[in-house]
Amino acid sequence: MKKLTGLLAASVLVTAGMTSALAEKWDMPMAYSATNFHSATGAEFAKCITLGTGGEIEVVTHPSGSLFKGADIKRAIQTGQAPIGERLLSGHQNENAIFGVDSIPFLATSFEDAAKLWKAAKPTMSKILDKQNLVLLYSVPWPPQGLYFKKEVNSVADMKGIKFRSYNNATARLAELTGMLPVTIEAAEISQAFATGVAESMVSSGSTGYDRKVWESLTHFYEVDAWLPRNYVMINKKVWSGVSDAHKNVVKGCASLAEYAGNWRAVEYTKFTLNGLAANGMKVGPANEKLTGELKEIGNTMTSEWLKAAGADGKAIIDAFQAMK
Ligand code: PCA
Repeated sequence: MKKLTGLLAASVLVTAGMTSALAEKWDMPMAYSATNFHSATGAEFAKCITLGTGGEIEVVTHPSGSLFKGADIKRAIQTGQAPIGERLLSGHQNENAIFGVDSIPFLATSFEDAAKLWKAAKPTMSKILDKQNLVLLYSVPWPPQGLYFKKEVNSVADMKGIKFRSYNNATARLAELTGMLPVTIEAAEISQAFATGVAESMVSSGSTGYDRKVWESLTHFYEVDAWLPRNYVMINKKVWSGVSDAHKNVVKGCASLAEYAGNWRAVEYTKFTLNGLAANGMKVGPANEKLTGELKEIGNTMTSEWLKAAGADGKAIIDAFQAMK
């Protein structure tokens, strides 16, 4: 009996030893604050994988750009410095115009249309990412984008000369076309940028304004619903090919759950955060007719610029999207 117990204990030890020898840790850099719904979704995705693989893959999220700054996350994963991570898709528009399909002003302005546009774009996007040594795991939209200012704005003329915080090529272009002065700043750093006057306005969601407490510096949010940009989670292709089929299934399952939960949160968070901005003293409401009309004109210009830059692949995505409407 004693011998048997001893044997059992030894085999448990061996098994435990084997498990820890096999266990992998995946650091997962993310660009946005831990309180943001994308980061909350990512944290649950990470837990889901750790749980589903019985601890053999432990995923640890690093929000707020704490491991890699937002702009460096994709490169870090491509080169294997980090195995997995999350980034704003349109942040790569300077590499390939296709990445900016979700930031074309007034093309897809609701959650429903953003989902259709994503469906139309996803196969091309996955292919581009694959060529860049990346596997697309899931993607979640931000709420509709509106304009933040520290004064009332009734027309494009009112925007002239304002220092504008941009987060991708499209937002910088929008600034140029409205006579504003673009300065690129990561979401994690905007509170400070607004407090010090480096920037005085931006286009973003109610969600980011709320997370970053922009009412401390800004006064107006115009619900322009210009577009809904997306975040996506990617994994290094080599890391992915080293994952067993069983664990791949766990990761894919967790990714579908995360995509579903993230979408749901994005919708819920929209109203909650707009109410939050108002409750903290900001004026929240639609832009007037004049401003809306002028912005739509700029949207037309940006749409033709994008189509030109994105070529046949870009046109095919837009055609597929229009066919779903
Ligand atoms: N928040 C992110 C991207 C879009 C959004 O709503 C940001 O402002 O950086």
